[in-house]
Amino acid sequence: MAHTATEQTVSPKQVARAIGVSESSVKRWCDKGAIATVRTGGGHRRIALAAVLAFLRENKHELLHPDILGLPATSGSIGWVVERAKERFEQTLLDGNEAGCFHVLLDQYLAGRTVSEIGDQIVAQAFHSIGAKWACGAIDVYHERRGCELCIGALVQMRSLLPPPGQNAPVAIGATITGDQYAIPGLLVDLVLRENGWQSTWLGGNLPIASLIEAVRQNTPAMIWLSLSHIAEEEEFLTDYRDLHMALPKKTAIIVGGRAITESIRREMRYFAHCDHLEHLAEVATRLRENIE
Ligand code: B12
Repeated sequence: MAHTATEQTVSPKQVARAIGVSESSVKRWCDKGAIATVRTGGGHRRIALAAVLAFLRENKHELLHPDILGLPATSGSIGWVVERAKERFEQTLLDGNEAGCFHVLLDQYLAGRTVSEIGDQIVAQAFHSIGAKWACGAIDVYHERRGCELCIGALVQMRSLLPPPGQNAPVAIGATITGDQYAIPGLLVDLVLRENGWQSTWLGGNLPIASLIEAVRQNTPAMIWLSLSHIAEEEEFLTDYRDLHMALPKKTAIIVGGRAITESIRREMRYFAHCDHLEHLAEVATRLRENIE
């Protein structure tokens, strides 16, 4: 299945100016392999934006002029503890501050936090808090809806900044099922799998299980995953789920998660792994990939 990350590239000169070092230093890092580099037909070095970010995260280089790389100015939140970043993220969502919410995610990523940490500790926590505020009438419905849209946009932007998977990376496909309108957990799972070396594709929300079975048939993934935030009809879901499980090739592992999986539903399901949160998923996905490769 095609990987959707856009592979924007920049020159060593741009990188040098963005982080405040000489161009020759950047070229040296490229030639030593510290920054993944491609050569143009004319022999010039080009660097994928994702490779620049990976280098900055590993080497703790400060991004002084993000605009030179086409990135937004940082929000100054790189050094923030998680709790403060979560509060800021929540505030940007409630204020309808589109650029601000992406800044917080980008800064936390540049500070070296993994996508699973950002998802569990910042995004999910901000939405739990927004849900509680909505429940007690402290915010309006539109604050929540607009916040969801902004978050979805920011996560899609984050996706384009992750390094593309290796050519032999195992394939994972996932979905949320009919009647489930939640997008944020599905997008996050997709990002976490990509970050941990999978060629993951989220097929989207509200997908009939019969169609997921067809996608498995056509793509023979090593993993399929389901993010279950809302199960409308328990019995119907379990019947469909059994069909899915039976249709899977022996080598396809199924991973499930999401707030709708109650203890009683879980007892009726068979799966390779059930994860409560994304950091757990990151660990399971890495071990599974290592066993396959
Ligand atoms: C945003 C939101 C919506 C939006 C979603 C918009 C969108 N485009 O995504 C909309 C408006 C659609 C919505 C609708 C409803 N909602 Co709502 N919603 C929320 C809210 C505020 C945030 C949900 C969210 O995205 N959280 C962020 C994610 C990342 O966090 P998470 O779900 O906890 O996921 C974590 C784990 O579960 C895990 N995980 C999740 N999936 C997976 C998958 C895998 C494979 C793995 C490994 C891990 C994993 O990792 C995540 C990160 O840690 C919550 C409040 C809350 N407390 O969460 C209410 C909430 C979930 N909603 C609720 C309700 C009742 C509803 C409705 C039934 C309301 C109604 N009467 O219509 C509908 C049902 C919609 C449907 N049919 O799907 C209740 C659920 C109560 C309950 N006990 O079940 C909540 C808790 C609000 C409340 N306090 O009452 N909702």
